[in-house]
Amino acid sequence: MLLQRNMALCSLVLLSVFLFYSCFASPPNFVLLFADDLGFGDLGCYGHPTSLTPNLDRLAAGGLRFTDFYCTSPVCSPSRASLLTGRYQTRSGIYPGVLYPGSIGGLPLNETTIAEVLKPQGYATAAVGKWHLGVGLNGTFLPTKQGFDQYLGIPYSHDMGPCWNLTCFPPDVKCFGSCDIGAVTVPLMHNEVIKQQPVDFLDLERLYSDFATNFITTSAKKKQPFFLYYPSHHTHYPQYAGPHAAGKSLRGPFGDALLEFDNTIGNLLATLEQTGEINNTLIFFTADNGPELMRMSHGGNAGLLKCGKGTTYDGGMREPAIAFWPGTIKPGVTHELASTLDILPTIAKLAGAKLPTVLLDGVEMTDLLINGGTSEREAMMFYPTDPTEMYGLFALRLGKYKAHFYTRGAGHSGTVPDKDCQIFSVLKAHDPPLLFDLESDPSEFYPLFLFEHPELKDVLERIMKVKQQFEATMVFGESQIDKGSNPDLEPCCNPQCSPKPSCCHC
Ligand code: CSN
Ligand code: MG
Repeated sequence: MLLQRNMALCSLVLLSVFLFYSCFASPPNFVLLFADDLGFGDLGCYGHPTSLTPNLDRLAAGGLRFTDFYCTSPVCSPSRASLLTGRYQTRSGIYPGVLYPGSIGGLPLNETTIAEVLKPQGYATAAVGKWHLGVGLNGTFLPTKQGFDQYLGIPYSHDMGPCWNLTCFPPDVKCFGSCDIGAVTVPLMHNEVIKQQPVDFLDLERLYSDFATNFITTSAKKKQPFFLYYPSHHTHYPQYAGPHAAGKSLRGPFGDALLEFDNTIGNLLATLEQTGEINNTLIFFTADNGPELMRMSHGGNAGLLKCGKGTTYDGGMREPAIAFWPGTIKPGVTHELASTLDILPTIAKLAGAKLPTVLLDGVEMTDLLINGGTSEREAMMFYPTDPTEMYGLFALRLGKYKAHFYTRGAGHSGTVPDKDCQIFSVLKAHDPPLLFDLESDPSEFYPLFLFEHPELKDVLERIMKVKQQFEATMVFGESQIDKGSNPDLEPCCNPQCSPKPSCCHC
């Protein structure tokens, strides 16, 4: 009798603890770290022998490391559009190529970003780093117009301006990379205001780290759940690092740039620990596109994957990815297929937020993250840097198979020995498609032919069916990049000055 009463009491207590946590536990925070032009082989935890990435390695050791994670474009702006909207860039119109300082267009305001998904749930939102989804007239497309409460950063790539104030270490080492000398110097923006022009690149990482750690501390104090989006300008060219990382890696300016980013990740982790938020925060790390391979040893490295930036081979679009959430995500490695497209639906699910009422290309992956389950993603679509409705997909991955309908080299992958990657490898159509088994041949070296593998007939048929079904749902949005650019739209701290661009200096 007593025992029964005790048991009943005990269940009641357990039930109330459960109810307390399910009703009152604060929703998780999200920290989304996004590297630039980083290859599959660039991190210590992905096998690079001389990269120094102790904090990313720590995330990998204590989190879930992906082997088959894809972005949606081998260049920057389209890839970011997909990350923030959960939709292929063709829908939002972020093609062909990338946005420039004077671009008229940007990510359309009617697209819903992760920040906009989280705002109704009471999240504090901040973006720090390289935006590259448009500036536009009077800052129409800046992060503060896309759901972010706060922004500190450079609005596009740091080669999109005369980067004369960039120095490399040691001082007699030339900074590898060229810059657009005809544009305004790269500005540092705070929300919609230019804070510095030119930005002091050597001090930039310190500003980013302080801004991001303050944001975490302030949100934690207010007990407000937060979303921090940190798209770094590292490891885009030209490679350099400020005083804390310059010359500290074994890998030259690229390694130093990567180490500088990794240092900031260390600061973020320390702040999450100090504020007690570490166990209530999902940290997700990945990158926007494959490595730039046009300056020989001075760019990134795709590891055993073929080619890099600008191409639809795996080197252009398969990226390192790590999900870290102590106590919730079990450490390990997953071979499940996943994508930047899946981050928005995953975050929405974890925050209990509503999904945008548009066609999403992402699928939520909480079962994969939290329960070691499988991903619902069956296929990944590969669009070139300049997608058109006439050509459609350049490649499609279904399960372990990848079919290429078109292949082409790219200037951004121009200095690797593999000729297929070089710009001289002009567009080539493949009918039947070039087929690879990425599990046994991740380097896309050995195409499989039907006459040798008759069993692949079914696979090809399924691939063609998935392609056709997908393309039937694809409505290309109006190209934002074909709207062109206007030098008057380049951000200038002294808008009425002349002669431009040199007078935009404050
Ligand atoms: S990207 O790099 O912005 O990271 O994709 O800085 O494709 O012509 C790409 N491009 C400048 C760039 C130009 C970039 C291009
Ligand atoms: Mg990039």
